[in-house]
Parts: sequence; C-alpha cells; structure tokens
Amino acid sequence: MNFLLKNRSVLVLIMLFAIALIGCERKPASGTGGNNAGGDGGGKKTVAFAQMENTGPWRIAESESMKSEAAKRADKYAFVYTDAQGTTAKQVSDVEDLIARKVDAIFLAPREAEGFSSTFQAAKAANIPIILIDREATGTPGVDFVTVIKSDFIKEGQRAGEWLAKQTGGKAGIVELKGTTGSSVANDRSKGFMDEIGKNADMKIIASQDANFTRAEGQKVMENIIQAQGKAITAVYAHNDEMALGAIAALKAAGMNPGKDVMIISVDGQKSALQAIIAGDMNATVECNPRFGPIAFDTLEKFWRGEKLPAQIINEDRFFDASNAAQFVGEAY
Ligand code: GZL
Repeated sequence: MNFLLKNRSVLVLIMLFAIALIGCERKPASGTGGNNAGGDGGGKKTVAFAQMENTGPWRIAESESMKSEAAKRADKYAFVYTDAQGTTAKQVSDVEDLIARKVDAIFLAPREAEGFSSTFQAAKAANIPIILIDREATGTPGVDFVTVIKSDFIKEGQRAGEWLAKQTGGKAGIVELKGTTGSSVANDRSKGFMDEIGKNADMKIIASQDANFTRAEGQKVMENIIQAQGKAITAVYAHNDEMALGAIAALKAAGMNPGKDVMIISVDGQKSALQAIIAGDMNATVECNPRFGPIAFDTLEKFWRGEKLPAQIINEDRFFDASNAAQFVGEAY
C-alpha cells in the first residue's frame, strides 16, 4: 500500500509539472517580429530613438534624419523619440522607460561609452534589439546590442593630423579642443590625431581641453588658452565644427588671424563650417555624416529578416577644404 501511495504522489507531481510546462508559453524574440505590445499596438511595430541631446547642427541633423526616415516608413512603424538633454543618467533612464513600454526596437546614440551595461541586460531579457548609432558603448556586438553604425573616428583624427602636418611642414603649436569626456568619439578623434602628429617632433600640443562639443564652450576655453599661450598658438584641432567656430570667434576677438596665422582643422562638415572655409576663417574639416535615418532603418529590417550583420557598420567620410567647400556647401546641414 505504501508503495502505491508513494508512487501515486510522484505521479501527481509529474502530472503537475507537465501541466506547468504546457502552461508557460515561450514568447518569440521580438527581434523576429515578436509580440511585444510595442507602444501603439494596432499591428505596427514601435521603434524608438533614444537621443542624447538635440543641440548644435550635427545633433539636430541626426535627429531630423531619424524622424524623417521613420515618417517615410510610418505604414510599418510607430516612432518614439526621447531626448536626454545632454545627461547620460537621463539617457539611461530614457532607455529603461522604453524597455518598460515594451517597444519593439531601440536606436541608441550613447552619450558616453560607459553606463549602459545594465540597460543592455534589461533589453536582452525583454527581447528588445538595440542598435547603436553615432557612438560606441562598452559591450559586445551581437550580444549586448545588434551592431553599431558610426564613422571611423580614429581615421577622422588621423586625417586631421595628416593634413595639419602637411600644411605646417611638420611644425606647429597646437591647441586641441576635445569633445565630451568619456565619449568614444572624443577618445578616438584624439587618439587618431596624436598617432599622426606624433610622427613629427616639432608638432607640439601646447593645450588640450574638453569643450563638450559646443560653440560657447569652445569660445570660452579658447579665450583662456589664448591668455596663456598667445602667439605660440599656430594651429587649432577641434573635435567638431561648433567648437572650431567658437575658437575662431575667440581668436578674432584677440586680434589673431584664424585661417591664416592660425590653421583651423575640425570634424563634421556642417554648413557654417564650409561657409567659414569659403570666407578664409577656417582651413578644413573632416566629414562626419549625421544622416543615419536610412541606414539605421535598413539595418533594423535586415536584423528582423534574420540577416547576419557585422559588428560595426562604418559610414564613409569626405574631406572639405578651400578646394571643394563651395561645391558642397549647398547640401550641407
Ligand atoms: C559623432 C558625434 C559627434 C559630432 C559632434 O558621431 O557623436 O557629436 O561630431 C556631436 O558634432 O556633438
């Protein structure tokens, strides 16, 4: 009798376990067009873009490109846009909110390289694919995020350094205006530039300071450096055009001659920089294309079709100087 009793309870346990197994439905990965509620429902997938801020021509052009591409594909996607107003902490919480809303996919332009690992874990647990655009974040492509679409910032820095070495015959007192501390773009644009100018013993960095990619800070930082260094400054390398334009204003206010006595080399290729090159106040800028919309959505659709994607997708960058600025200023942002 005991044997039966014991066996019967084991039997009941096995039956309960079997029922439990059938009951818990496996949610298909949303990456394959799954069943996340995704914001608007109504059959459309919801795609989000977590932007770091919306200040300056480059950033505004990037946001505009994503929004207009989403509008072109509005038959398939509802679009959610968040703006972290320039703070990494808010960008992290913006992404966490999007995960809680169960959107179907997130484009993220990470303000800093660090700070997103737990967000990546949460997105993975919720089967929500994240595609990085514009900058990198610490993590493994194909595991923490699908891929990253960006420019080659090291190459941009190298091209700037190479050009400056040629223009100055390998002899310069250089001021470096750096982008946001902790961002992959600032780290790499500095590294690429230093690699190149390091080949010339007489190319000296006489000052290097963070001006956070903004024109106002570029001008303020440059004013202080001019006070300290004066005529020793023969070149400025700015990690973006906004800071370069701020530096130009500071140099002019100090009675110095940007574009002539002080070589100005930058990155981005925004309209006002090409106009400054045409006016002779600036010498050159390495393009960094902000118009991610088409390639971002195409990449997401490839992911959803199950196509294999590379760890990085690199945009091609042109180079603008006095020889071609007038040719391209019309199409610039
Ligand atoms: C580059 C981007 C940089 C731009 C700056 O991909 O992250 O941030 O070069 C912008 O103009 O602030």
